[in-house]
Amino acid sequence: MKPLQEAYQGVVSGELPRVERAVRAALAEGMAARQILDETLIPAMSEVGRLFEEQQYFLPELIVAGKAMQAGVTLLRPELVDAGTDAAVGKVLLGPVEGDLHDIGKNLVGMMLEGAGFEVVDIGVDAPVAKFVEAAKAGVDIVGISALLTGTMPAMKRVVEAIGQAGLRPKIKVIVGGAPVTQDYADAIGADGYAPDAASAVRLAKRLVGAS
Ligand code: B1M
Repeated sequence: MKPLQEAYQGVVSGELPRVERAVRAALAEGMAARQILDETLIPAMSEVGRLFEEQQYFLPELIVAGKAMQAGVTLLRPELVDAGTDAAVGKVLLGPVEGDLHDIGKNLVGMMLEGAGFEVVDIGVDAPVAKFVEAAKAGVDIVGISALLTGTMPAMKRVVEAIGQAGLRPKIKVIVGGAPVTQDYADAIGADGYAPDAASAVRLAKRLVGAS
């Protein structure tokens, strides 16, 4: 099997060492990190989600697939964050909202932002509203909030409101993303922008800090 197929199968079957081997082999063959990500790891994760939805997979499969995917992404990190610039374009605070443990997409957004020259402050997963506000007060240009569960999306609104109540807006911009989030939802909660994927998040962040 070719490295990309191996990596795909490795994520779908939750085989972390297989994913690492395949990603290393793909990089050694000169494949770009973005290609490995976009053509293999992300589609593999979508397949895992589909299998979970169809109840062919359960939580244990989701956990091992997530770990295998994260291991692959970690190997791609050096290429994704290779900004090639010293001065930060801006500072972005990133975190999934309270109740949400999904961090693979947030990590990818963070890596791509770093790759575009942003400084990224990562506040981990399951971040309470107050943690966003405190971290934002320390001085950032953008607060990036992610949610992967429809049930955690309302917490995004609470973060947007709390940042406003703390007097940090409009100076600090708020962007939102994550699989169930839409532009309409972003507009409804008063966010400054929405991005459907990591590359769009970088374009949006650059536009908001006036760097594009
Ligand atoms: Co969970 N999970 N999960 N899960 N999981 C989903 C999200 C789900 C859609 C699966 C399904 O049913 N098909 C479903 C949610 C249903 C819903 O609410 N509508 C679900 C569920 C139900 C659950 C649990 C409730 C399961 C349970 O316990 N019974 C549980 C909840 C835990 C919690 O958070 N409290 C749970 C747990 C988990 C694991 C921990 C096991 C694991 C996460 C591991 C980890 O992240 N470290 C996991 C996984 C892996 C998934 C799926 C399969 C994959 C998510 C992923 O990593 N995708 C997911 C199914 C799916 O998404 N198809 C699913 C790859 C990643 C690159 O994409 O995160 O969308 P994504 O990020 C993209 C964009 O969305 C965007 O850019 C990224 C890169 O392109 N983006 C942003 C993301 N954040 C952004 C922020 C931005 C801008 C863009 O600006 C700030």
